[in-house]
Amino acid sequence: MFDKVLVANRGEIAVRVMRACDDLGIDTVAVYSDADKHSGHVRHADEAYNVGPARAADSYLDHDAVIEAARKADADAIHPGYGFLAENANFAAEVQSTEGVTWIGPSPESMEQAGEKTKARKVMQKADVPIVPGTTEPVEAESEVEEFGEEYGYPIAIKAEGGGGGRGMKIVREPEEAADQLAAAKREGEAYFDNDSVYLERYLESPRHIEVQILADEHGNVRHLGERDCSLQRRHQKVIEEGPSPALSTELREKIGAAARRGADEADYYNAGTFEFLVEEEDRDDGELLGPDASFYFLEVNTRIQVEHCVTEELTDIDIVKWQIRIAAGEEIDFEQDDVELEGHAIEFRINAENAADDFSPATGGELATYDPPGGIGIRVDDALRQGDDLVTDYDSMIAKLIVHGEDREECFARSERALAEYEIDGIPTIIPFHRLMLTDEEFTAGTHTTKYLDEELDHDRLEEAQKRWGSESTSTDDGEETVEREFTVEVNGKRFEVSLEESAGMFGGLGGGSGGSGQSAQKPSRRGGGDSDEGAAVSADGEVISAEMQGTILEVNVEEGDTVASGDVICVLEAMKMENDVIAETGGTVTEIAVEEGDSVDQGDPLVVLE
Ligand code: MV4
Repeated sequence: MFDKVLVANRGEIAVRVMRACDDLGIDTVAVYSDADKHSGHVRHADEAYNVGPARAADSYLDHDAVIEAARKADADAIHPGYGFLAENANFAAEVQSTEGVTWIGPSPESMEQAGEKTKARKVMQKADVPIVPGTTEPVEAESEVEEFGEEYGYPIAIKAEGGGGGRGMKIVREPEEAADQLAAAKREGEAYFDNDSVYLERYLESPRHIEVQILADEHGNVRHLGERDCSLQRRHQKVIEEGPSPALSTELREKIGAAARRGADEADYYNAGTFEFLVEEEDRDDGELLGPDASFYFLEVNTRIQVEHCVTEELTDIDIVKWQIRIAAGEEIDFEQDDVELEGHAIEFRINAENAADDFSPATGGELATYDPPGGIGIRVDDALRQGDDLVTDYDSMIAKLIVHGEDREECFARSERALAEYEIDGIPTIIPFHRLMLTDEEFTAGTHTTKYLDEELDHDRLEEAQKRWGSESTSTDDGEETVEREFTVEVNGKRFEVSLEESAGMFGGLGGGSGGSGQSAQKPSRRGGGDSDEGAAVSADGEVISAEMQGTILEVNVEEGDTVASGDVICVLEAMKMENDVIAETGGTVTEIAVEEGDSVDQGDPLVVLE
């Protein structure tokens, strides 16, 4: 077994991995950027090394800096967590070729194969795992798309060979769209993945997203640990995951699990991994489940530990991260498939520092004035923050995960309501009000929601109501005046009452300025270019505005005012969700305004550049 493991990550997942190391008697090494000098993962580790500036590309993504830290610390293995370098096959190979350092993860070859979608599809086909009807070779010509449409019908998905996780997919609804969408998919593939190769699949309109957790060792043992249902997503970002899926019959569950096992076996896959599937919904009666004849299709393999692995850990009582480490150390899995039993029901709520009522805009700063997580039977909280910490906004907005376990879905949901009500966070907005809303939502509680539900069906007004009812943050009233809710405790005839008072700007000498109270610090996330904000450049409305697809940091601006750009040109580079993303021009034009510069933080929707 290893003596010392370096964890090449931050936040809750870094702490999660270190806890597995602690349990195995392994010393832990943290790496951190300048933005994370006081962060929880650094506190947790036995020793820690600064690997560079806040910008992820200069620190957490710097291969040499991370490997150098491992050498200095004399660590004998590196665990990458999720995101950052976790799915970078080159980095895995560099670690493997570093004398005395082991990569805790699948082989670099497996990682590369999983990244090439047509290759992965061929392997699955060989293992008799159903794939979405489509091609296993790249397509070049528009006529191939039309022929495919004639044979299988519309809509068709054109997907980038290097794609995944919501990027590089275009939908063709009729033959007339084939040429444009093919060109668009190729452009995106080239821009995002340096690979303009694309392939075709029949597009499923409203599938469920089911993923199977796999553990496999280097001795040929492959086990599946059941599935998670991740159908509740917002713009390809999961927000709530649960297991077992409320939609699958036992027979279908076993079929999908067995398919994932065959796939892992065929690919000679080892360590932890997730096999993603799309499952076609059917018209179902109340309480009816998808039977063994329901259609399910392999989508892709994730070659890392995932955010939502905790759901499976609660259901199976198997410590997946500990097994990742044991497998990397050459150990053999010591349980059989039949030993894996799913106990009860588990659900995970991502606690993101975002305001759901304001299009899930991420907090732009703040201090955790109160941080008091729930406890008691069935509750697990994975986090890294503590009360008094400043929020670090340089990376993603997830600050914690609440995982709830119960005997069945009903008990699990009742405990979830209780735990979310207990969770006290003041000083930053979180999506706890959104989660509480979901627990009262008929579609979600019935388990009939698909991947389309949040983006296309949920009524926005309900998000605002939830935020008003359960949010502890300041909110804008209709007339634009800001109010803050403050709670006071009073005793009347010996009986205790909690009184909440709404304070509006101007009362008691202004917002957040009052004394006493519960120490809430009020603040409204300010957004750039929002008109009422005095920071950020104002952008005129005419012309084509290219805006940020997600919150992040501008790494490069590649154009100047007056430049002529062609469609497909890279305008700037945005670091977001731990990845560098090229922002490309959809159409050609002349650059008339540039609203950002290198190093700027931007929110989703902020204007970047205007073309005319
Ligand atoms: C699909 C699909 C429907 N049909 N492929 C989105 C992420 C990318 N990795 C694959 N995705 C999808 N592929 C076919 N042939 C629908 C999606 C999809 C989706 C998949 C999983 C979870 C959430 C999703 C949300 C929208 C679309």
